[in-house]
Amino acid sequence: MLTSKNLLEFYEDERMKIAIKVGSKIRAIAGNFLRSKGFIEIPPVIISPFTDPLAHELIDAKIKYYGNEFYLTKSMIFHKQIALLTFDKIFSFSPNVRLETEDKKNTGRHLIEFTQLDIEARNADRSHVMKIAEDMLVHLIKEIRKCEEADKFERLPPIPKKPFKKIKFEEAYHEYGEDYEEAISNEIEEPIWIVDFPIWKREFYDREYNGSGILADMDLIYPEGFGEALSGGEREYEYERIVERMKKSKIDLKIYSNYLAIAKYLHPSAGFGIGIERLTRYICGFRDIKYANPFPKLPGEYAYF
Ligand code: ASN
Repeated sequence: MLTSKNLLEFYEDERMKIAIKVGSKIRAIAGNFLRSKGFIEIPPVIISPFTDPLAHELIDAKIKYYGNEFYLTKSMIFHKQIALLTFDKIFSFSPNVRLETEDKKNTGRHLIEFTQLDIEARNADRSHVMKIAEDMLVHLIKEIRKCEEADKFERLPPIPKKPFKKIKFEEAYHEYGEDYEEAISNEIEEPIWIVDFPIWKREFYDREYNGSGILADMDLIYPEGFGEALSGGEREYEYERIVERMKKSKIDLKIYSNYLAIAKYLHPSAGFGIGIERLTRYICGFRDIKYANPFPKLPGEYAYF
């Protein structure tokens, strides 16, 4: 925990300085990469009447305003879909607030406030956005390896070979059990995709292959034990299917009434979100994510700032 006693130590730590400079470069390089592919940057959503329900235990973050409540954004998933009413391809550097439970405190990869580079493309399928993610990551790593901070990294991040390998969730779960993500991440030397998650594992917005209980979605896992890099997939965009999936997930439809009103007009799309602090941590090879944010907020702690 950062306190008034160890604060200065943190601010004088070389690793924080390096990680923040690298984070700044990552934002510039990734943003320009996406712009060069025709993506439009949209402003982030901080508060909204609805946000991503997320499929794991979390404390809700809400604020009251004139008798109503806003959720703090957990992810911009629905706003990405809505923005595609106007644009073909969008991205945002989206601040997410996820009040994780305190058991996640020492993972080295959870912050309760972080930034996700969230992208979405109209009429795209999963393979299309997986290719964008691979191209962007390889380009980023190549560029960052050349920067002046690189000789202060724990190690130079290797340039991954495209296309990245894929493994189905079912196989991963069967072979490694509940902690498949960590086990795989510890074992691999190249990033790897986990695809086709079952419905019970994910949120209602990832698209189900016709009634199969399996989703057209994916996670990317970093090597060297750095864990999950990104999540994404194809989306449910047809009103009836969205309502059906929400009901199956026992979601309160009332909270999503504004989204559902727009859901009648959504386009097919696919996209993903990649955590900027985790990416910075992986590229620098620093195990502790706190260096990637000058005001780190860890699960289960009341932050200093
Ligand atoms: N941003 C992710 C996506 O696009 C969703 C998430 O962060 N939960 O699928």
